[in-house]
Amino acid sequence: MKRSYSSQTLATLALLPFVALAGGPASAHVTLEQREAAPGAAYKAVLKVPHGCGTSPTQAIRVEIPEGFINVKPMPKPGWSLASVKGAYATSYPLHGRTLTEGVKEITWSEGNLPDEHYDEFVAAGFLGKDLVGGSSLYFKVTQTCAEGERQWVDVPDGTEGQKLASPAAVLRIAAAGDHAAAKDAGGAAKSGSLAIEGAWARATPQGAKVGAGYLTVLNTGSAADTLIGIAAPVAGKGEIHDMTMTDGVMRMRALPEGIEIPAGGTVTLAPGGKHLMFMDLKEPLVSGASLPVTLTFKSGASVEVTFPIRPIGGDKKHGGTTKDDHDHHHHHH
Ligand SMILES: [Cu+2]
Repeated sequence: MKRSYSSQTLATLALLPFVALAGGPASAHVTLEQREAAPGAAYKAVLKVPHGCGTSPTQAIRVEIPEGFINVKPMPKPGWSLASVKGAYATSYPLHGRTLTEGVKEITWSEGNLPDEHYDEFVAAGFLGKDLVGGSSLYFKVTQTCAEGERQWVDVPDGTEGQKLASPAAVLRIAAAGDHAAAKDAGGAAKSGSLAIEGAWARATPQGAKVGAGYLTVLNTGSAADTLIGIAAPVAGKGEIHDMTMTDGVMRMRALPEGIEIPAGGTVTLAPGGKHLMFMDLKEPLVSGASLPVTLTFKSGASVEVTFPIRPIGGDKKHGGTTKDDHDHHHHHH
């Protein structure tokens, strides 16, 4: 039924273009009540619908569930029909001892009537994937269908600075895991030329540990590939770039002496269970809540200073992680 408005909508827009444009003040978009949440956290998406299409009452709200918002259950609304579409996720997500590979991808509340002068909320509850990168965003694209006309809240920023979006999708910012405050300061992100670092963090180490691990996402907005070849931190005697591989059923880590290539226009994420930075010969433990200055060097000659917030040992376990990530760094193969 959601498509049945389309032809009528087109006709309406042709005759009354101002209906689509006169959407009230520019700030009165469809937005999320809670605009920041941590990876692995339970999240209740409350979509706030402040007005109709122009003055026309809202009769249906359809939302596309972004990748990374998992195990989603829509909340029924009295007076509205509820339908959801399930589909495969782009990747699999561990959650409470299960592995989720599919779930709700789209929700439509329809056959309702929300006059322009009234306000309402549409709710879906779920979880955020534990590997979502701090500082990244999830976009909830919303189509608002009215008795006359339709509004599509689907615009997503393309990275241009100072960009103004006419009909922005509702946005959820991903905080650094387990640490709301850390997500709000500049820690964990840096820029140099066409290279940008996001979501950098290091795991706290137990007393006496000689090695620690760090994770981050590198974005290369340039037109040439570059390679992360070195890391250095004052607290570590040396730094290496590592990968995890499965050999004979055992997870092992190995050094990547060639470094990690960041393709032109590409993004590479180092995360628990995969590629990571290794801080070796630690002179002192990495303490949760402190921060770790790190220098990243690239083949192009670029060097980027990044401050890594230090998160608790097993800090993502409460978000459904496994202990595997932790013992990576207690069994060191060199
Ligand atoms: Cu390692």
